[in-house]
Amino acid sequence: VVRPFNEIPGQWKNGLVNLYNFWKLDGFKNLHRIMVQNFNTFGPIYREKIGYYESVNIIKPEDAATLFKAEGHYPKRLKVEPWTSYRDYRNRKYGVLLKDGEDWRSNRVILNKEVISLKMLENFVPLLDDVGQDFVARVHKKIKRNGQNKWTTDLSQELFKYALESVGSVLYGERLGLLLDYIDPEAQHFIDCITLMFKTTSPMLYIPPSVLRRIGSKVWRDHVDAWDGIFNQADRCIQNIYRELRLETGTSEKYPGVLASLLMLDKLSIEDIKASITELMAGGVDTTSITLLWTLYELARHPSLQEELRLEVAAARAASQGDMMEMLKRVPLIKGAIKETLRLHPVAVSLQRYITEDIVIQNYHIPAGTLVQLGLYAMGRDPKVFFRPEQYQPSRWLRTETHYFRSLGFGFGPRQCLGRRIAETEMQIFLIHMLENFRVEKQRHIEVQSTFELILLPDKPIILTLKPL
Ligand code: HEM
Ligand code: 2DC
Repeated sequence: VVRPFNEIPGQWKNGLVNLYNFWKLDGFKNLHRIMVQNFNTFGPIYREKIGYYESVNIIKPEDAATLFKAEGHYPKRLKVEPWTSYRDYRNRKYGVLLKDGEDWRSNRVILNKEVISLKMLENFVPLLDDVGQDFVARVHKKIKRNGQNKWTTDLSQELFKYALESVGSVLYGERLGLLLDYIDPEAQHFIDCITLMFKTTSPMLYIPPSVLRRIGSKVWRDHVDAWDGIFNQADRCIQNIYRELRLETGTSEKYPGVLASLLMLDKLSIEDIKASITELMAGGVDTTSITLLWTLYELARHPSLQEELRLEVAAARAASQGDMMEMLKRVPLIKGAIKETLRLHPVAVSLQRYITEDIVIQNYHIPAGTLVQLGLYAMGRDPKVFFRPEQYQPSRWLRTETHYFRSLGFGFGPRQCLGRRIAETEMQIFLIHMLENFRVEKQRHIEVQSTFELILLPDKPIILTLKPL
């Protein structure tokens, strides 16, 4: 028989006590490890309450399937209050990331066609390929200049630029110029603001921003400054395109970018377009760059795998005569490597939905309206889900039988990551160009772990050496 909701194991009786214990464990930075620990203690389902934030946590792919079947027509994630509070405070519209209900759906349907449909890939690929080529040219130049025939560095700043240049080229149909020698200080400021925005979000997840605002706390002020910087820079980019579009006469053949396409389509209000373009621009920086950094780190630790990938890329290049669209169809192991990186180093520690109907998971009844979280980080490292989870093995993704609700790095269903196609393509192209040009190595063995700053980040700098082939 099905057991009642109240019998789900876990600590959910006293939210404030739990918040205090969470804080003592430095939970703000360790959320992912605490979740692993909880699954070890309580089993594959546990209930939790931290502060005012209550959830049921699950880890099994079959249970994820049950969860997503109950997400309803307007799937709803945990509301990230610092983000909505900022917009309310500054009187700005929510974009697709923060909208809910019918407003979300109608915007998302239109954005899907312009951002995540497979049809758009042929427009995006040439733009992203240019950025990839410029990135390797930039690295070659750095290596020539330093005269050592190699470059040892923390690549994260370079990767932020690559990621912003990539998403910018797709959104605006033109280059921002971040891979040039002298970059616009405003663009650098934008990058710094995104990092600060994420960093200041996590401490506010458990304490209502309205309280922090009233007491004038520093974390809230920093958060507002960060979003102000993000919106100001996005507004400048959007204004540029808007102006250019009004001056333009006649129809040009060239793909004009996501923003111009949306403006010409004229199905969303300008304010809605601006809100979602800003979210896409901000969501497109730290996510892909950190995933690429983790991938390079894994390739440096696995030299023979790196060679295997290089051979795949060379064969794909030969077979497609350099046509990048064709090449992307011939690199399954590169795609497996990206999945494998997201398994061990997911950007999102969990996926969540407020379920819209009663469900039964692990023989417990869970009522409609409950926030159910899939522990994505914990699932990726669970030996009951993945054979030898500690091993980085891109080839495991070539066997189709391992896929069922296991590859969830971008979320699932109609509410999944809107930037997914851009992110995947941008990362595949990056790895192709890097493998064709450089060998990646690392010095001594330093174990790098994840730290939670809303997204999961490396807890220390990753220092890599790039050597021209
Ligand atoms: C949502 C992951 C890159 C924009 C999400 C979600 C995840 C995710 C897990 C929540 C999905 C769900 O609840 O089912 C990632 C990962 C990335 C990445 C792993 C790269 C490695 C990007 C990029 C952009 C972007 C490049 C922008 C171009 C968004 C937006 C949403 C979202 C706008 C909200 C969609 C909605 O609510 O309808 N992402 N993301 N992401 N992501 Fe990404
Ligand atoms: C963080 O407990 C942990 O893709 C919380 O590109 C639950 C939670 C809710 C929403 C998640 C968030 C976590 C991690 C970061 C995500 C976010 C939804 C979208 C966002 C996964 C798991 C992200 C990084 C977007 C951000 C776009 C934004 C900068 C405009």
